[in-house]
Amino acid sequence: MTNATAASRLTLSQSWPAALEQRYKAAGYWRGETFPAFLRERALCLQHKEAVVAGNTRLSYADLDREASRIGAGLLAMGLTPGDRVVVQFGNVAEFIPVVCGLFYAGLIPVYALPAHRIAEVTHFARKAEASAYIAGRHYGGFDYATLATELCRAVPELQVVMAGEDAGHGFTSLSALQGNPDSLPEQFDPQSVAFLQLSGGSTGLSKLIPRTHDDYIYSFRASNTLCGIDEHSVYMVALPAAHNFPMSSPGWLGALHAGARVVLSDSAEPGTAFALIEQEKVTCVGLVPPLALLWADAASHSRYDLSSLEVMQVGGAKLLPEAARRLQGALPCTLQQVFGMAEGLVNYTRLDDSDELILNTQGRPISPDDEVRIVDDEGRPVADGEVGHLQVQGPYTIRGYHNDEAANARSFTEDGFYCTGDIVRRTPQGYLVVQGRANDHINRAGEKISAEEIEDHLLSHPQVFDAAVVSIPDDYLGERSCAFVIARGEPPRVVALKKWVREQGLAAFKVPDQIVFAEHFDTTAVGKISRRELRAQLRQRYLEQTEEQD
Ligand code: OOB
Repeated sequence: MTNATAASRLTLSQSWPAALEQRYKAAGYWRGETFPAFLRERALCLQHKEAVVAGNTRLSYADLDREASRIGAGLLAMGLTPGDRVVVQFGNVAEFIPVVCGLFYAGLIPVYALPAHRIAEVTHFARKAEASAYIAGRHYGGFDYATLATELCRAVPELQVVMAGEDAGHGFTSLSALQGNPDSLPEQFDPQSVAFLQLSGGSTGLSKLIPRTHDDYIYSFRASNTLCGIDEHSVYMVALPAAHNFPMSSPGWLGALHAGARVVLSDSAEPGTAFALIEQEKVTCVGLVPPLALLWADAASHSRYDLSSLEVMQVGGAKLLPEAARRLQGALPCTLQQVFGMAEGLVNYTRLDDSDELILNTQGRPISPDDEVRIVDDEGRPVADGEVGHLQVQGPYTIRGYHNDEAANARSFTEDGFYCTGDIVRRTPQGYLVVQGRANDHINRAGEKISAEEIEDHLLSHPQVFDAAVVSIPDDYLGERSCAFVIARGEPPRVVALKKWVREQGLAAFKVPDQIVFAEHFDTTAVGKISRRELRAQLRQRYLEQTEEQD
């Protein structure tokens, strides 16, 4: 019998204090359940019930269990050992869920890259996680991940590569060829060990890695199931990227599998594709970001598809304005649920039976009675109830520290272990949160988070760029778009050339600035040396004033 725990324990600084651990266990949040245990148990009880539908593939709970065992054992046979980190990068395709479950079965730790990530980001994840392997689907969204894998192996030579899809080639192992002895799979898992590493939105520089344990994560989606009405009759559709925390666990496809429900993966969130699937599979619940939800609402009014199975439409990832929420309610025949969450933990929901007043105007309240929410001023002092301030939180599914990143931990956690979310919120008398904005400089582009600093760094590496500042600009469709103010060194480069430069740094396309504005100089002289944050705020303000004057 092997044991998968030792290599994936949280470090002391990342684990919950003993008193909290006891409290969370006593309250029944942490039940000692693990991913392999619950998945195997569902397979045993539900057998031939459909678990996952993607394209032409339909996997029952028993199929999923069999595939996960084959993949997990195959990976161990390749020489990986429990506790090793494995970067996975898939679109919403049939292989994704069996691969992730296979990693769980083998005690290997998935690191979830999004399909949009490119070489610079994936290299960073592999290095930061000290990963041993990279598993991806060969083609998705017109991109060839085998080319990315080849480059990745040059940067991180110790990586082994497993490729799904026709003909792995390049000396990579093919996912379909993986074989191993199922008896080699570990039988015991520590419920408080790290189950996977999720990515942070990356508000300062590159994404950080977020260690989530079996106990904490399973609690978050088990409790979400109750709040989102998910049970064994539900059909949950994944329209956003399946590796993102929202469609994974709020309640997401993991919540759906835990409930014994059916998961439908849609490889496009575009209404034409998604509506056809809703009708065909009788989807009951879906999670969307605000711009997509509004697109769906418009399309629904003249759609020939039957959407009447839809019971709950969740909207989150970025702020849903009250007026937009009202439009959604009018257009779709289902309950609207606002979701305000973060990969680091805390998730807030409006409740399905809440009044319209709350559903339209707030981002919900925390999942757990033991989510301790604190709203503080710039000096860290609690603000009066109803006042706006910085949101800090600790609780049974909020991390205590990032993976392997002491500098970020010093910045993002208080001395008493609360996570500083970077969100500016106010709390209503009923305990609901209303998001007012962000304290730090990131752009929330339709739910995709972009760090101003990361993009400025890439712009500065261009030989014709002297200085650059990236800011968010309100956008009717995306919520926010990115605008880069650039001071050229000599002759300014062409806007298209500069955008191409950023793309060629190997970054996700959503990080390429939507707009580039050249400036003669940044007005820093009047105030002396000013911080980049002040500079960004000043540039943004001036830009908004100028565009207002023109309107
Ligand atoms: C979700 O997770 P992340 O990690 O991509 O981003 C978290 C950040 C939050 O700190 C907040 O700034 C923003 O995204 N956010 C919202 C929001 N939901 C997330 N801002 C305003 N209104 C909302 N409803 O985005 C995420 C994770 C789990 C569930 C849902 C979203």
